Amino acid sequence: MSETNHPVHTHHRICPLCEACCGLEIKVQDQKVISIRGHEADVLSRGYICPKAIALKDLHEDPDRLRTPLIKRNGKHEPATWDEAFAEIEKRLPPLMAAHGKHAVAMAVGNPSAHKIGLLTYFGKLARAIGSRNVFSASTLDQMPKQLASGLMFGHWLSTALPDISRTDLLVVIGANPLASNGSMWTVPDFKGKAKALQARGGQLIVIDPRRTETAAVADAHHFIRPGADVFLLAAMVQVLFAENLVNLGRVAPWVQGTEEVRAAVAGFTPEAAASRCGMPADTIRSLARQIASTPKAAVYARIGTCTQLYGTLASWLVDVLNTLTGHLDMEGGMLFAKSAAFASNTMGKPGIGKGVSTGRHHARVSGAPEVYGELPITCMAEEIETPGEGQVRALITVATNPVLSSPDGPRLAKALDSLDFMVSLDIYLNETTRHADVILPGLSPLEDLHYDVAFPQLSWRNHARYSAPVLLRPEGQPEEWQTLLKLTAIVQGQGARQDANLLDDQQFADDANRLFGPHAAAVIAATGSLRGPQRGLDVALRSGPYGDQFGLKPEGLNLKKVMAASDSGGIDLGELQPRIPEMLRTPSGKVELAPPLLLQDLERAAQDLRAPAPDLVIIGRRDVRTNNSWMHNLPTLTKGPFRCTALIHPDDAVRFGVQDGGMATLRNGHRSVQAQVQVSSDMMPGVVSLPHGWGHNLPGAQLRVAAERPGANINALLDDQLRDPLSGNAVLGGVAITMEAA
Ligand SMILES: Nc1nc2c(c(=O)[nH]1)N[C@H]1C(S)=C(S)[C@@H](COP(=O)(O)OP(=O)(O)OC[C@H]3O[C@@H](n4cnc5c(=O)[nH]c(N)nc54)[C@H](O)[C@@H]3O)O[C@H]1N2
Ligand SMILES: Nc1nc2c(c(=O)[nH]1)N[C@H]1C(S)=C(S)[C@@H](COP(=O)(O)OP(=O)(O)OC[C@H]3O[C@@H](n4cnc5c(=O)[nH]c(N)nc54)[C@H](O)[C@@H]3O)O[C@H]1N2
Ligand code: SF4
Ligand SMILES: [Mo]
Repeated sequence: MSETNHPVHTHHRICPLCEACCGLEIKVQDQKVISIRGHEADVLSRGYICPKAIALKDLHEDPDRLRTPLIKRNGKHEPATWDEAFAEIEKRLPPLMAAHGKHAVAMAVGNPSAHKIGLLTYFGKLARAIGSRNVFSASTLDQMPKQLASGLMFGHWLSTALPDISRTDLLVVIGANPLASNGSMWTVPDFKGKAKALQARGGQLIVIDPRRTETAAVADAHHFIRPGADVFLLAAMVQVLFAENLVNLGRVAPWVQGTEEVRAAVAGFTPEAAASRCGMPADTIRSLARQIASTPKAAVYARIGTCTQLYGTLASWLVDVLNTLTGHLDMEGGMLFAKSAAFASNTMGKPGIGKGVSTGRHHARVSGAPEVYGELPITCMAEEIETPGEGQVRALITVATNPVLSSPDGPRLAKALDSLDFMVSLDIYLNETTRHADVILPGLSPLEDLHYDVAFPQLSWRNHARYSAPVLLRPEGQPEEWQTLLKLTAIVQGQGARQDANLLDDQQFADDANRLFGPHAAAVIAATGSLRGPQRGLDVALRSGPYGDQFGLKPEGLNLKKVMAASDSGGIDLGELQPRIPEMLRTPSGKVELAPPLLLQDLERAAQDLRAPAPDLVIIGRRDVRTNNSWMHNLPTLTKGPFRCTALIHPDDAVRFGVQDGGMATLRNGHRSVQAQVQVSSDMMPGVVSLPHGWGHNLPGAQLRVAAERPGANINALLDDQLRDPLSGNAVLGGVAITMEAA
């Protein structure tokens, strides 16, 4: 393996690429990665990895990955020093804010920031300093419906009920394909192994999906459903529970309110009424409801397929209504809530009660869409840039996001970005989005960065605390990403680009400590010693968290030092999930809100749509284990093998539309069209075509040489940015009617 006799160092590192958060063992010699494998001792993932982990080496070594800032001059991106890049931003951004106000600056943040503590905990500081209402993120292309539904029911945006997979006897998976995605809003490495164990103990896995997916292939049963119809299926199942007297709240009964309101609201959604809308026989709907109700340990889990549709929030809500009414909420073998060691709002403040969540504290200027969790829908971004008037967006800061490929109507957005007065991107590539930026500030390679997951332990199948130190040295002079974000914060606050990031951090930390700890602030500051940046925030979060040492009051408790020391032995295991109701609730009533008025009202909209006929052909998305949204198509290890950006279509539909396996087809949605390679497959539901997202790497000005060789088609060039779930603002990415013909 090693070519020299220089020492080989072994590092343990959490994979930052997807929500499974697997523990890796990485061997390094002379600052070069020589092997990556699963860390057998990891308390969460026990050695499991997928092929993407290996690509961390490719990512680190990718010659296209940016290592120096770029400034655009005369339409060309030229290398610049960090000082020059910050000076350019200081020259252009503050005057623009002074002339046009804070709302003229928009911010957009993407998926990788959820996997980097520096980005996640410092982006908010920059956003607060700017104070613009125009904050957008990939959350409104993804899970916002689930967050809103969970927030309304349980009181906080990240209080998501999770299947207790190691003890359940029936797992129903709706609109998720964890065999490809490795799980989402549910950190569950080696889903397949856990599903097999479930089956081995006599349990069942059932999948509901318009495609017979990789997950469906290992399931005991699979049912096709018409895209976008989950709300009807779920409402009908809930109706069956009431009609057949199957409602049994179990141990959470004293803390649930709204059962009778739900009964009334779903009364019209009989299985017979829902059947054709769902493309499922009424008998199937009825027997699914009975099976869930009659299995003592059962769990229903739904993900992105049920979120990225017109009724995303309703569908997400009804999943947990179903879990609650069948007595599976907060039960061993049913749905449980994680108890995270740090950062979880449902472990802070007074147990059992809280402020709950609300939406609409402000609205988008053009569409009027309500704010949700501090954000506006990312599909409003193009029109906010294009539409003149008071508050028009004139500058944009992007952080780890590629909306030109990942958001509906990418071509419209690309055009809008060109009309901005100024754009800055914190990113690791010159890609389809950052090519529009005036200044690009490179982020670190994950292997150069420390790691602690802020969000995913709140969503994990097992409680734990794991930390990773940087594996490789950071290039001389390159700031960490939190430092870059603080520099930008200083610039917009008028403190200038020359401000020292560490000093700024000290000031901000002192402010935060005073706010959070009042009279104890000085002691907290002293206790964190010489720690800086995200490490300091993490130490405070761990020590004040539910397992923490409370700054010495509980000496056996956790702190950063202990979690760091456990890295090589696989992290600290905090045990299986346990029932947490009522302590974890943060609703104003102190109850599980089964019937939030906002949702009951929206159910009327679904009722109006119950009898809509099926369009001839609708499009949905797809994930492949060797891709990751839009940004890993430049890595040779992952791009090997068959071309993955194909339009999957049922053989009968191929005949109907005159397209052939391997041939090219034109897909149209009104004036929008793309061409894609056809792949005929009886795994598709008739009337549904599936095309993955994140492709279309043939746009001029990007520097992704490997990806450009097989660019693929951009499904988001076909989708309409005006289609949203009105409650959450989430984009509709599936179930959209299109036409298809041979190209
Ligand atoms: N049609 C359709 N569209 C979809 C989806 C779908 O299912 N169908 N899925 C949606 C979902 S779930 C999501 S989450 C979004 C994702 O949407 P985005 O978050 O906008 O897109 P990504 O493709 O994840 O792009 C990540 C960006 O971050 C950069 N990056 C990667 N690593 C780092 C890093 O360490 N530091 C910094 N600073 N930058 C980094 C990459 O170069 C890239 O520009 O896409 C959505 N779009
Ligand atoms: N390999 C890989 N892993 C990833 C990603 C990736 O790009 N590649 N992306 C990551 C991200 S950002 C996320 S958010 C997660 C998402 O993780 P998952 O939610 O598991 O996402 P998908 O694999 O797209 O599975 C969604 C399923 O929903 C189905 N579906 C589509 N429309 C409907 C519908 O209307 N109703 C129902 N019932 N089903 C429908 C699709 O056919 C698909 O099988 O994956 C993450 N993991
Ligand atoms: S499943 Fe793969 S990409 Fe996801 S965390 Fe594990 S190794 Fe990384
Ligand atoms: Mo996502």
